[in-house]
Amino acid sequence: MENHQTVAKRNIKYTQLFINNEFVDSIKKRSFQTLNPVDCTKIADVAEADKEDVNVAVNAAKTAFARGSVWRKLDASARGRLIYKLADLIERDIDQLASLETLDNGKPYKDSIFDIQCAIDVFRYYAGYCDKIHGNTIPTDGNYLSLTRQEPVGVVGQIIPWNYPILMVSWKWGPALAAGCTIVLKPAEQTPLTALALAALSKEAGFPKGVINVVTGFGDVTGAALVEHPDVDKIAFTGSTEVGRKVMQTAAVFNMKRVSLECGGKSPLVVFNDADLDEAVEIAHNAIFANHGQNCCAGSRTYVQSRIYSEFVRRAVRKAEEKVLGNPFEESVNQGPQIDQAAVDKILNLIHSGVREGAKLETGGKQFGNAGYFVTPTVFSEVKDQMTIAKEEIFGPVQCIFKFETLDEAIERANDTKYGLAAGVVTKDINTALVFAQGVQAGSVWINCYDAVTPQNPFGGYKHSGIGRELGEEGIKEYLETKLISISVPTKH
Ligand code: TXE
Repeated sequence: MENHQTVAKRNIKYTQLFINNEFVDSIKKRSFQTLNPVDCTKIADVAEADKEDVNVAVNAAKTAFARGSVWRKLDASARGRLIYKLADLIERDIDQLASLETLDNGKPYKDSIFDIQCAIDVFRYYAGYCDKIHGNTIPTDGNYLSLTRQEPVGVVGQIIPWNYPILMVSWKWGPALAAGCTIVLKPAEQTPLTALALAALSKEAGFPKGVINVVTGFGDVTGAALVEHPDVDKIAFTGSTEVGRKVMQTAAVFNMKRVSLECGGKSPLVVFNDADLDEAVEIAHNAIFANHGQNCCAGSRTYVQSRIYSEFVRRAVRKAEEKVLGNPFEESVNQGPQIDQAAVDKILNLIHSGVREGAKLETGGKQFGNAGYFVTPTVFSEVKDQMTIAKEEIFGPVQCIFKFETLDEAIERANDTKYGLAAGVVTKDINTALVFAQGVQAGSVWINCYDAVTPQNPFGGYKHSGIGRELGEEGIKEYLETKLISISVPTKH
């Protein structure tokens, strides 16, 4: 597996801004470092875009979207073929891309491969959608024939986080391209490399210049410039609830951008007495520890019914202690580093608050190793709803296990959060599962499974977890405007 790491380092070809199908330096020739989270060493210097660079990129996207442009005149089916081609190229380069993803993000190499396969699926789903975006004919009062067209929103700014760098690109580009929009994407400053590699592939696939642009840089400069830009018609954002709120406010000030937001979560997973215990422990373990807990829909509140509580905790701890931490390029490793020191500090502070506030630290709770951003897999039992670890998104490998008695109580407590991204329930009783599924306030509810995220299904949040949906048919609607055309007719038959 070491050689994947070598491959990754050799494959850092793209570190500049991608505008109009060319890689260019930032106007002020500024750059920033992207670090390897395994040992905090520099991987590369990457161009840092400021307001002027964002202007150039938005202009490129605006020109590509102009009436009569190559992109606007392309048949919808041809748009689909370009997206299929991009998916094929990603598949061709999957090993290199996975190496780069693991190097920049720190997730195990096999997880990078899995993410990229999911990204390919998303692109193919939306490729097939391009020529199936229909309007309606409407039975209208009066002597009119009325029809609707579904038109692309225009220039979209897309801001993504670092936890699933390639997958997030596919969630953003897939529906936007299928709808016929043009794009300026800003990847997270911690993980800029794979978005740039995908940009190079988009050129090779044959997308006309200006359709896809990538600006790398920091949130408060590059990201903010995109949100403020009057020629950006829509912002699609994935990240923290705090920044999501800011994006929404700003979008209203400079024009009236459409906004879709996918923000934080504190998702409950509820395990009933009748569950198969090993299966439930496994589902709950993966729900929180996948991607080192850096998952917006992580099952970060595990509610377990009282009769099986002690045994569940015992097995959950054993499972957490089986995790192998280390270099994510090594095959045996299934937990790499967190993304950066700020993330580690946030996680450790929350763990300390858990201990202070009386939760029982069953295992973990420490930084791991002498270098890099590792946190030991942590399990808390006896967690109470009012504790900080029960309220705040930890975004790390920390399982919090609560005890409950009844179904009604489980629903009440599951909903006692400002978030509403996802929820899970494990039981053999279909009625219990369905009553829970109907009562819980969450955008996705998973019964006897967790993280069942696929290209066909809508994904998004209630409450402070966001606005709008990604993936599936609903995902594409976020990139469309409805235009009504009414035609006067002499009479109706
Ligand atoms: O997120 P930010 P951070 C949560 C999670 C995590 C916390 C902080 O709890 O611990 O957020 O992570 C860009 N205008 N999630 O600091 O800052 C930024 O450059 C425009 C949940 O990494 O929200 C990056 O590209 N853009 C989440 C993106 O927003 C701005 C995934 C996300 O960064 C900006 C990540 C601004 N003013 C974190 N400020 C999920 N839903 O999966 C920042 N950005």
